[in-house]
Amino acid sequence: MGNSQTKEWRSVPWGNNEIELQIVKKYQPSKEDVQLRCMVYGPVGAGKSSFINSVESVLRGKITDRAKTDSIGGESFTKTYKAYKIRKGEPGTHYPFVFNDIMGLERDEGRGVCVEDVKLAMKGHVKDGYKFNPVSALSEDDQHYNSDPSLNDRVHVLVCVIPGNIAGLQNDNATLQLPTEDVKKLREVRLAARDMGIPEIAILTKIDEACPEVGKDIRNVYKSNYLKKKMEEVSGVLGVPQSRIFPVKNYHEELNTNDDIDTLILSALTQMIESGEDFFDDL
Ligand SMILES: Nc1nc2c(ncn2[C@@H]2O[C@H](COP(=O)(O)OP(=O)(O)OP(=O)(O)O)[C@@H](O)[C@H]2O)c(=O)[nH]1
Ligand SMILES: [Mg+2]
Repeated sequence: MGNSQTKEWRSVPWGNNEIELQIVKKYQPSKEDVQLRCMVYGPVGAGKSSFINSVESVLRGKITDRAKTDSIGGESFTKTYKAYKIRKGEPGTHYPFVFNDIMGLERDEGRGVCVEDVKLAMKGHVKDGYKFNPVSALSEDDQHYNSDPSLNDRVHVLVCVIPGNIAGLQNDNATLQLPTEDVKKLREVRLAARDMGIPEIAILTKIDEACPEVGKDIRNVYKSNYLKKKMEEVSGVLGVPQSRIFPVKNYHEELNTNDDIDTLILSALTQMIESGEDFFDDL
């Protein structure tokens, strides 16, 4: 599983995060009065909430866990739509980007978030605090329905979170004719995002569990043949180009942040900022 080669297939500035941190710290959205809104989506338990916490941990330099996570699994732990801002320096000051956390997708009908609600959220129709109902989508007469969303309410970057430690994105025979229900729902969201012009990146989480050598040393990530194959698989099945797929280890048990773990999270974050700006340019 963890067979590795010696050469890295993608190079990153391990532990040397100053340039990326400066990009993030200096970032100002080019649209006035608009915060860059990134929304996570993906299968239940993939690490969506953990990823939001991990970004906050990197930027605050200490482990935070505001977006509640769960290790039991089974059904989605996140039930409501919530936007997370990250404090920048003084209390009351924030980075000009927001992360929206949602309920996970589940393969069975009537469980997990409705794909329709994910689409409504992308368009800015879902107000903060909405409790997702797995059996019916948000209706226009609901108090949490925003009938007139501004550019700021809309989602500008979609972040697809896929657990790197599960097999089964593909069929057993490794062809792509019959995607699983999970893949169908993920793709449906992607296609809707494409139609709205929303850029997308994918995060491959739990790489420490997926590959023992990465568990031992995170710097082995771009040497792992297993992860390379996994990324090709995600790209092939979902259609996200490999250059937009970022393997990440979330902070989930650490007591302190670590420069190498930060490096991977910052690669993803700087790409989100760049993709978000592309979206604003194209408006
Ligand atoms: N080893 C490891 N565990 C992780 C990683 N990311 C998340 N986890 C664990 O996976 C479990 C689920 O993580 P969550 O962040 O709650 O997942 P979620 O996608 O928000 O799940 P729902 O809200 O239930 O849809 C938690 O126990 C996390 O600690 C990772 O990169 N590595
Ligand atoms: Mg969650």
